[in-house]
Amino acid sequence: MQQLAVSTELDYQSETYKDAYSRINAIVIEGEQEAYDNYINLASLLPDDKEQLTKLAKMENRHMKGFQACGNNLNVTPDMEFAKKYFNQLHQNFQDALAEGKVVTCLLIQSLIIECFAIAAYNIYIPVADPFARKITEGVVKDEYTHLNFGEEWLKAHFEDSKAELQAANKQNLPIVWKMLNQVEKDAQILAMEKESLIEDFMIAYGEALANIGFSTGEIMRMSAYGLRP
Ligand code: Y39
Ligand code: FE
Ligand code: FE
Ligand code: FE
Repeated sequence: MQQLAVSTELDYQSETYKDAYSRINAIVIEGEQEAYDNYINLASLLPDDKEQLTKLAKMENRHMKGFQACGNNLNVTPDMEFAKKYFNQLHQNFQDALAEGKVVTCLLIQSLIIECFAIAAYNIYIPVADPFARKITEGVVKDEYTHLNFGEEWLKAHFEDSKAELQAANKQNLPIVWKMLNQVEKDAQILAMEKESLIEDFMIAYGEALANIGFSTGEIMRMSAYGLRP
């Protein structure tokens, strides 16, 4: 709608577009790299699911290569230093949880929060992407639903034992996503991705995931209230 109208005016070769793309593209490449590492690490915590988690990790590696190609295609050099800093807090929280063997927290960070962030970002990007990147992103976003589904199924099967840890991990990590969104608001806008749409899509995907896992509507509302507000 609004987004499609804007996309017809986008100049993918303008310096303004390419400058914003150097950061957003880097975030996505770094995110995919970290997602690969996270699923490999999760496989060490969940030996029974090792085969599937290794498959998910390999998908993330393919995604990274796809998005590197998108940057190349526009002659953009991704600002990887910026992107590494961008993920620092979530990265550290995942590493801390991993060191303590807190598989529920690791799953919440990667398979719920980061996957929902990816799903929102990619769905909002597709209608305004250049034709090359659009094709790549359409393939990628399908995989991200598979990753989200892995987390949902595991947490649903262990719901009663996981509930308290999920609520604590949500409280710790959801506000970080809000900060991350605010940090890229201007760059996203230049790519014709509206922050309001990103938040809306994130909250829908995240709320649905929490419902599928077993949380009540009231619990979901309380959990969602952490962070994703100005
Ligand atoms: O599971 C995954 O593949 C996730 C790593 C990818 C996260 C991508 C994060 C995208 C944020 C982009 C922000 C654009 C406004
Ligand atoms: Fe991915
Ligand atoms: Fe993923
Ligand atoms: Fe706006």
